[in-house]
Amino acid sequence: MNDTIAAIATAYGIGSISIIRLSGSNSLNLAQKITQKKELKPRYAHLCKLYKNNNDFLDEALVIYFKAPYSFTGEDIVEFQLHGGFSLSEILLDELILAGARLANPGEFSKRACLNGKMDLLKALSIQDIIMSKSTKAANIIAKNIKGDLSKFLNTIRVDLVQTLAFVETSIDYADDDLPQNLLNQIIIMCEKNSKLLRDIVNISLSKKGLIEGFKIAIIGKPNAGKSSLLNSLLAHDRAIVSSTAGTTRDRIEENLKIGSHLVKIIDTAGIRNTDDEIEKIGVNLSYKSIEEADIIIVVFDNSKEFEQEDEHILQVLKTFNKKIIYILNKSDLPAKFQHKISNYCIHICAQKNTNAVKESLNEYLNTLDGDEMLISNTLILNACKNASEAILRAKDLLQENSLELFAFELNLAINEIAQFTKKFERDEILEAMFSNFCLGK
Ligand SMILES: Nc1nc2c(ncn2[C@@H]2O[C@H](COP(=O)(O)OP(=O)(O)OP(=O)(O)O)[C@@H](O)[C@H]2O)c(=O)[nH]1
Ligand SMILES: [Mg+2]
Repeated sequence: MNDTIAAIATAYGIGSISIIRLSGSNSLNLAQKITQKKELKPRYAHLCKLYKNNNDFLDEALVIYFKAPYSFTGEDIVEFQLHGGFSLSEILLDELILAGARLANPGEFSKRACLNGKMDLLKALSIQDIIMSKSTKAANIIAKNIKGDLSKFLNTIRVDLVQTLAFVETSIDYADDDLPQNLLNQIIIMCEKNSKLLRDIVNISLSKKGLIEGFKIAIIGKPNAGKSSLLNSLLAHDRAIVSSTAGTTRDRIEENLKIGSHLVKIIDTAGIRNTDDEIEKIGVNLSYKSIEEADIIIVVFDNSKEFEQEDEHILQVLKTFNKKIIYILNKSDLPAKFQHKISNYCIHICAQKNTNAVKESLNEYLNTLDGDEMLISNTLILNACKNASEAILRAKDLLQENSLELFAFELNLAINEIAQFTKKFERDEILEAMFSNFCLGK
């Protein structure tokens, strides 16, 4: 029997109500004690007075009892909807703990829901992700996973793999000859199709992970090009120090910025150059790291100066990354000396006056990344799909070499990777598939 856990379910802060949840076999008992009511009818909103253990009145609240197994966790749950604010919910939580409940660990309600078969791990992780999502777009995408789209997608692949495994294992156990060529071809096609489906969803999810986590945009360039001026203009306030001294920005400066419907993180960096200054060196290394981490790079050049070695170096560094780059020629209010063609499309700005063109270009690009397709937001699920895709490909190669046992081993690996987030993979399932599909032992 599980002990009874309690937690504040709503965010800490000022609000009209806050919700406290109890889950476990002692929930009803504790709720009856706190409400001093003999009976709480399941699934009814009871307007109750709440009392402390010393009988002092605490608050008036809506109390709802969900009788097991018809609750989020599958256990008895009681929800208290009391008045909001910083203090009341803390007091009620203390009273519940004093009466015998235990403070829940992070995620413990969802864990119990999974263990009691109320939802699969995939849904539990998606719920966690939707709570953490930083934009409406992200929330819309993850909502589909909660609805079950991702579960359906993975289950379809799982069925294919289990049936193929059953078939091959039957052949290993019962057939004297090699697999007939036409069946071999069918299995190879199945492997290629499912491996590709998994690989594609991993790649697209990685390329669009900024939609879920918020895109990172790094402003890069040589010292004095006007990077901090551009940051300040985009943010519409003076966040970074701007000065005519090259090497002013040492640390990287991160700020949130709304571009259209996207909440992005914009990062101003130290100007990239060779330097003997120890602190500046650390800053320059951080700039390289920012390039690595960012989804989009804004590279700023100084239009009032000739193209020089430092600019060339930055272009070479950027070439080693496969990232979206927005090229900026700043200080276009000054006489132009920069004669080098750095890209087919370059935005000319005066960072001190108007940087709308940069915002528009970012917005245009970010909008191309929008879409309604299914994405995987969780790293654990992404890794499992990647591993499964690779195992299926290895299995296919082994099948072509006629190594049926090793093929079965790799396919088992793939199924187990997927099964972590769907239904548990049991040996019985293979037997079921063997007998239902291949009519053995007639
Ligand atoms: N005329 C003109 N001056 C600019 C423009 N943008 C920036 N500046 C000036 O250029 C100098 C350097 O600007 P910053 O924004 O500090 O340059 P930075 O790239 O951040 O420099 P570091 O932090 O040293 O790498 C300052 O004196 C700015 O006022 C511009 O569009 N036109
Ligand atoms: Mg700067």
